[in-house]
Amino acid sequence: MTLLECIKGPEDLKGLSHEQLTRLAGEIRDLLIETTTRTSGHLGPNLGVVELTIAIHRVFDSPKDKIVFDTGHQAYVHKLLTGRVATFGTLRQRGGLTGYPSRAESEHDLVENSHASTSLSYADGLAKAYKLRGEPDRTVVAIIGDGALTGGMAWEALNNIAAAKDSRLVMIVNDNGWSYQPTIGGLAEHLAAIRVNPRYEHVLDYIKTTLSRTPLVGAPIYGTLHGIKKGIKDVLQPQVMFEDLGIKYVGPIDGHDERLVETALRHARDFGAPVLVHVITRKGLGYPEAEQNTVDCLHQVPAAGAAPGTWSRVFGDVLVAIGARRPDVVAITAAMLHPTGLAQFAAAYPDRAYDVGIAEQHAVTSAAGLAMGGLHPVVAIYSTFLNRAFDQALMDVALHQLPVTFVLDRAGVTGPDGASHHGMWDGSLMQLVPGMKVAAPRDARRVAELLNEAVEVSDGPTVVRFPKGKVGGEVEAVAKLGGTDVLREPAGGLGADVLLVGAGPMALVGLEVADRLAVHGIGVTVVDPRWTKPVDEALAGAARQHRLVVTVEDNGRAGGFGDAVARLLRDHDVDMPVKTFGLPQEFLAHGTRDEVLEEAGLTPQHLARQITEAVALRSPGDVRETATAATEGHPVE
Ligand SMILES: Cc1ncc(C[n+]2csc(CCOP(=O)(O)OP(=O)(O)O)c2C)c(N)n1
Repeated sequence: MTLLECIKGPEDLKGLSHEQLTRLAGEIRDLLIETTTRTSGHLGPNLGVVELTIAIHRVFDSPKDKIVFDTGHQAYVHKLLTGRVATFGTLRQRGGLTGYPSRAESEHDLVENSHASTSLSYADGLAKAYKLRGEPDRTVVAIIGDGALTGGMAWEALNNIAAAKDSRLVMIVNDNGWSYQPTIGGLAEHLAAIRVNPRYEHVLDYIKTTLSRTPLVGAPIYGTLHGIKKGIKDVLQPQVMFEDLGIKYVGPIDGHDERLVETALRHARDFGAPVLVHVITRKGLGYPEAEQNTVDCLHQVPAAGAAPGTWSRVFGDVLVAIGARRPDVVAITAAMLHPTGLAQFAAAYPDRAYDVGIAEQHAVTSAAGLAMGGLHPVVAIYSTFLNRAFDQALMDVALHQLPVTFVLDRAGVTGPDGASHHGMWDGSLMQLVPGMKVAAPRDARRVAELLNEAVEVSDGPTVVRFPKGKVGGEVEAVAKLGGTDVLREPAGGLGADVLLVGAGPMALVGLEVADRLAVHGIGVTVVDPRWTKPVDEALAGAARQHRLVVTVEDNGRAGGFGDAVARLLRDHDVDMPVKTFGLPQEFLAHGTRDEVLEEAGLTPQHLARQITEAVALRSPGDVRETATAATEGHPVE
């Protein structure tokens, strides 16, 4: 039995010797590598916080003390130290452990949102709540990376925390110099200056020896630390920055020296007011493939870059081509240069690509400024993170009718990252924005077509949304209906039982549905509107030639494309039943994309069955019998 297997909770850590802790750290690293290379996951970040997490759980008393991981992708070690060693092999698998903290999994887990830069705000609120409720013996601990610290929310929180003088709050900045990419921006340069400063190593040694001579009690000790810090103030700048905000600063500390981190955390804990502990770690430590990975220190396995054949890569290639023709086209990413496929564009046109850090709101309003300045910005962002910048898209871009193109990668079900990462909101949010045009390509050819059309729009914003993963085969239109592609007409031409309108790749699912229904004598016209907003008016005319309209989208059903189609028909007085298929308006658990789609009923088989039933409700005779057979357990295959 390994030492790690004996750790059932944080209390089991407290009696371990230094040698045992070193052994434990090694066992944790082995398990992280062995598991994530099999299941996928955030390997690099977790390898970097092994000693830090051990120290946190030895110093603080979770769950009485509250531990908030910013983003939460670096909480695997925390999972292992809080009773989840035996189940760790199920990481990110359907029904298994989630890739982020999960309140359903453990009383030690608190924040599971996985959108970055929120930890300090949660911590601020928690600390205020405990103060108000008269629970002064609780400490709130937030662990935030240097990447997450580039997000605006973190600074809004710091501004408030500084004023909450008697909050028992410890903020640990886990500074590894990386987010996905080396962290960029003024703050990052500030922090980087410490690492390259020739006196840095010396300072770490100095702090180490001084601290180890210091007795472990209370605020006076903090004063000693403070004195150390003051002594090096002129060389190392962050303390000046944080102290100017009114926040006590401790560091920089070598985050792989467990004893040293513990000592600093004990002082911070006992200080009784907000303290920021600056810990320097190495992302990927202990796994050469991660340490030597110059793209992102294996932030994730498998790597999140835009692999050949993926939607992201197709987009990246198309944008490079557009960039050659259109010198006014510029690109913006929020800390996701490689995963969004923008890396090629940045390599080809370095002056025209901006990585703004984890700062989606700023990215969008900065894009508005670029557009006002005469350029056409393409903001490449994961669909789920656009939520952050809704107001900026609405008021800063759309209200001004600015030509900004949003490229939303990972739109729809994403898979193993779970509820917070499914891109199932944008399709509805964007329907709300006046003047916004939304395109949903069904295949690679349509990515090129629609992105080119989008950057030609000069009087307002556009969106191009596509899912995660590999692009499927290409399907050409057999006819045109306004701007809509007709992909399949039933025998005898347009006019049949069902008009199936599939948004993006769901149009291809629609083709499979049509094949299944044809076997049972149900005629289906399958169309791809290409643009899901505004809804093509031609659909109203087409609807009149059918008995049922069906929409299918990889987005939440509420207020999505289907609802927009139903509204169009109402507005045109087309008295036609509309069935809208999409994702249930719920926080959908993790699993593979196929598993989640299956559960949501968005597979050809499920759709065919439900459509058969809907047709049967409205038809006498043969079809009704088919549907009855289907509902009685003879699925329509
Ligand atoms: C709002 C938001 N934008 C983008 C991301 C994607 N993302 C996940 S982790 C990460 C990098 C985080 O860097 P850092 O905080 O330094 O932590 P590290 O991985 O280096 O430990 C990014 C950009 C996110 N989770 N949330």
